[in-house]
Amino acid sequence: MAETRSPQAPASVDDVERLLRRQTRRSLLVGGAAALAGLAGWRWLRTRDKEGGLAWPFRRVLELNERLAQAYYQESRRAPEFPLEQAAEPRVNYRVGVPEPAAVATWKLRVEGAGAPVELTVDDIKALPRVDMVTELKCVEGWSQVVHWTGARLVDLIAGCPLATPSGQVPDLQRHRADLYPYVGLETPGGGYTVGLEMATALHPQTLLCYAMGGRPLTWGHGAPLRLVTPLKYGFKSIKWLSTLRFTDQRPVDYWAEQGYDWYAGH
Ligand SMILES: Nc1nc2c(c(=O)[nH]1)N[C@H]1C(S)=C(S)[C@@H](COP(=O)(O)O)O[C@H]1N2
Ligand SMILES: [Mo]
Repeated sequence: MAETRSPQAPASVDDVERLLRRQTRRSLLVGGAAALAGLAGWRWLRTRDKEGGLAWPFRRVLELNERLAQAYYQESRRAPEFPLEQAAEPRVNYRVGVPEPAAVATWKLRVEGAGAPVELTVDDIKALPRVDMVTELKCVEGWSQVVHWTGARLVDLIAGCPLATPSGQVPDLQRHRADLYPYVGLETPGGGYTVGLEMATALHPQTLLCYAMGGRPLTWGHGAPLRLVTPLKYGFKSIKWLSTLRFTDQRPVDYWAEQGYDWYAGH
């Protein structure tokens, strides 16, 4: 499949390179549309309730960045993948916002957006197509580790989720991506740790909701029961103990961006 660019994106690849200061890595694209298949058995508790006053337009000041991000995190750009033999367990790097292990028993993933929230279990996530990925976890603090991750693509959750659209309709990712909230906010309980993603990254096939690492169930230190992993961005975006996922038109708060790191955190 050829590399494609969103028709609205005004930025050349060079602009994106310069502005986001990241190396281009192109790799062959394998079956992009397959990501959207296989949702059988996935049921959402639909609701007719809508939150009022859902403003759609992006805030102007963010518009350029958003377009660049759309161009930059498009599906055809892949983070490099590695042979399984190179994978190892990374260090446990902080546990900001992570509750004590006993809380695992009562964990649910709360999903918020256009209608009444729903709560999902790990089994709901495991019912989505299982994906294995061997990618580099890069921390802004200067270390990196190749890690074998297993989980579900976030895009597969989004594809079946009416909460992801301001209209409250099940998203049509092939023909009507405009009817999606522009951001996803991810949080540990009470917002102790927060991550914001623009929708292009949320839809990217290498953005996973992970429940296993190194072929074994995720440990508490690495974010069990469920964590996000996005190898397109620095490790701080890969939130551990993810318990709330919010579709929103407001750019979400991000713990490390609040400390002064780039909100997009591409590398
Ligand atoms: N909830 C939560 N998620 C988090 C962190 C954290 O402190 N709390 N640290 C982040 C950082 S800085 C990195 S580099 C990765 C490290 O993942 P690991 O601890 O599984 O190696 O997790 C990220 N996710
Ligand atoms: Mo990190």
